[in-house]
Formats: sequence, C-alpha cells, structure tokens
Amino acid sequence: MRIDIVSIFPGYFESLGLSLLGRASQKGLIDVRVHDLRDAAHDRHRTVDDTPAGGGAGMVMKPEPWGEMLDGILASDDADPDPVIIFPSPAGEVFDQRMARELAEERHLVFGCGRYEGIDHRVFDEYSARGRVRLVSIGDYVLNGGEVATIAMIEAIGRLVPGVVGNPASLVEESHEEDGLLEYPSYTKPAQWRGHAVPPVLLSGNHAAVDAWRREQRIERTREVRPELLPPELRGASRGRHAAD
Ligand code: 6GU
Repeated sequence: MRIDIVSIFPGYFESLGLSLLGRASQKGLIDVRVHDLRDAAHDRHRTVDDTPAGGGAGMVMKPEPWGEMLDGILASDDADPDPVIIFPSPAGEVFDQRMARELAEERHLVFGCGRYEGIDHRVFDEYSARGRVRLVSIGDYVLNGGEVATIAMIEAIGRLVPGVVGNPASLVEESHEEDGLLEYPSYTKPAQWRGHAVPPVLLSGNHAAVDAWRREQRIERTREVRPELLPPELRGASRGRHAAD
C-alpha cells in the first residue's frame, strides 16, 4: 500500500518509522511518503493560509498550494489510477474499525492534513469531481489539525494490511472485531501482585472455562461502558453476577 501525507508539520510523521509500521515500511508492505505543503507555496513567506471569506475568527488554508501538491502526487510516476483522498476533519464521517478494514484493501491513500479553521472547501469539490474523496473525523472532540488523526488512522489501517501483524490470529479477538464486543482484561505473571490476584480460572488449565469467563467479561465490560455496542440478543438483564459469585 502506498500512503502519501500532506502537512505543514512533516515532523509529526516521524513516529510512523517506529515499531510495527516502521517494520512494515522496511519490508516494503507500506510505502509512506510525507510532503511539506509549504513546498507548494511560492511567496517569500511560503504562505498557506488566509482570512476567511465572509469574515470570522481564524485562518483558512488557501486552495492553490493544495492543488499544486495534490496534482503532483496524483500525477507522479507510480501513483495509483484510483487513490482515495482523505481529509481529516471534525466535520467528517466518523472513522471506525469497519472503515479501517475498508481502507486497508486500497492500493493508495492520500491524507491531506488541514490546520487552522480548515482547508478552502473548493479543494474538496475539485478532487471529489475527479475521484474518491472522504472527510473523516476520529471522534467527537476537536484537535488542532489533521496530523494526529492521520497517524491514528494509518496505525489502525496499516495493521490490517496483510503481513504487517505477524500473527493474524491476534487481529480477530480484539475489541471491535468480529462480534463488536470490547476485549476481555488480560493478565500475566506473577499470580499475586500488591494483593491483586490473577483470576483463578485463568490458572485452572480448563480452556473451556477460560473461554467462557473471557466471553462473560467481554459482555459485562461492553454493557458497562458501551451498552450501544451490545448486540440485541445480549441487551437486558446482566448475567455476569451469578457466574462471578
Ligand atoms: Cl480528523 N481533525 C481535527 N482537527 N479534529 C478532530 C478530528 C480531525 N477528529 C476529531 N477531532
């Protein structure tokens, strides 16, 4: 998968060279290219923003540098004929595991990171008319720009690209995968730590009992913190109390 990122703060993306995604880049599974938007601003101060049409607070990113930068990326030698351009925005559709799975199937993603009060909307219109464009939010809170949201999305998408995660089994049991329940709590040694015990069932060697306990934990956890995620057949009275007693 090829990933292009456009930002006025390329330094944010140095973290993509670390850990799992760094290894994926070294293995050639993910090809990340970061572009400084200011390279497409040609005045003395490399200006990328201006005052909002209609007035109001803050600044808006000018369309011309975005046009030059995105045209360059889309026309580059090894660009895909049908990439997806993603503009991170608190006004976008909300990113979730389903979208991550969908985007992990793509050959080429382009992330356009806005700052200030956002990017002149004509950039969205222009590239929407020419191909696939999505405005995407990572949740209901406000960040200063799209950079951190882009890193979060690339981490979620990248680990679903075949070969990036060593043991694919570790992808299926997780929160939001398969049945949509949250993950069960995990423990390791020692069996006692500061008076807190590892739940005895996990040390019993009874795999069926361990599986049943983990499923119960997933249901109870989901019921407590994210009841809207419970499938209809699991809504209603708690069943966990009896099993845990
Ligand atoms: Cl994608 N961008 C910004 N600036 N804030 C956000 C966001 C994105 N998602 C949630 N808040």
